[in-house]
Amino acid sequence: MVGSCSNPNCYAADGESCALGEPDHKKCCNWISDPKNPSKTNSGANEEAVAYKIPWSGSALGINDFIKLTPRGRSILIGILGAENSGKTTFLVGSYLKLLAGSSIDNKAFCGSQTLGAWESLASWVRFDDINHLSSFPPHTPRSLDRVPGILHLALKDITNSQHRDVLLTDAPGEWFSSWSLNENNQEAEGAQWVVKNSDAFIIFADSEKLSGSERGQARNELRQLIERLSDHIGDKPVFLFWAKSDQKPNKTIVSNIRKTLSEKVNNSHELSVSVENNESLVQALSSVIHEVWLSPLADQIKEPVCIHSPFYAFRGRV
Ligand SMILES: Nc1nc2c(ncn2[C@@H]2O[C@H](COP(=O)(O)OP(=O)(O)OP(=O)(O)O)[C@@H](O)[C@H]2O)c(=O)[nH]1
Ligand SMILES: [Mg+2]
Repeated sequence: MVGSCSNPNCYAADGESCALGEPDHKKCCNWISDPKNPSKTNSGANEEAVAYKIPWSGSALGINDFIKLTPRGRSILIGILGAENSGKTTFLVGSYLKLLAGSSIDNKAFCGSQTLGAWESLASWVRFDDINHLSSFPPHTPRSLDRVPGILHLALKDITNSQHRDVLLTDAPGEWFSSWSLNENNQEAEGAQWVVKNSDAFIIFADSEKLSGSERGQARNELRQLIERLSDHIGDKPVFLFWAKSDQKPNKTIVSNIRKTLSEKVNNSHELSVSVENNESLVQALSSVIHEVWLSPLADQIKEPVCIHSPFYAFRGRV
């Protein structure tokens, strides 16, 4: 697209709608039609047909998207932590596919997502391909020096009382958390710091495959270190330890070592097992998390008190 916007929070040049709400972004006062001559803003009327756009792209959300999403109601950010390859992205995709197949999460119905493009691009790896007859796991989440992880969004509505929540799930590379648990001030750990500071609840992935393999001692120590590091920052926020890849069974000593660290360090902890071999376990685990963090509304509805019992004061603004 020729031209750009001088507002750093506007993505009209990438095909989204104008941040100031102009139906034709070229008529916005911040639009620069000739980037070589930035003083020439708003080239004036463009008589071409205006294509109406939406203010999101479908890709994973970044921090600027929060500004548009969070004011509409209560949102819940769930931080997903765990070492590389521990099954974080697979859990997210598996839960999404179960939702598409009609599952509800803790009696909450799926009622939209602003990151359908991101969900679908992950899900495309897992879906059975008619041509090559193949399906695979999603790829490793690429490491980067970003300060905020990619965020996947689900809008959920309580079936019983119609309360709505925006649920935001982080999908970050495992290296961020390994680096953060070693030294929380590492440059690579900035994204992990953001997740830990802003999340309302946490899921820690324990890789049962690694914990039952030849590197089980190292995997156990790394996981305990991550739990200990997290416990320094979260107060009473809930922490869910997911025994991922639970089709593999680590030995009892390793499991009890990790449980001991969890119960000693975290005030509000829960444990669940998940595996792709039992895909119902994925959505059940997400349901347990949502059940715990379905925060009450920020404010109760205002009820006008009756102070004087006179018919002249009885009018309440409606008939
Ligand atoms: N046996 C078994 N293997 C699994 C399961 N879930 C995931 N895996 C394997 O674990 C690998 C890593 O899964 P991911 O979901 O990419 O792990 P991740 O935590 O997102 O990894 P990073 O993005 O590198 O941090 C997959 O490629 C699968 O080989 C499971 O339930 N059972
Ligand atoms: Mg991943």
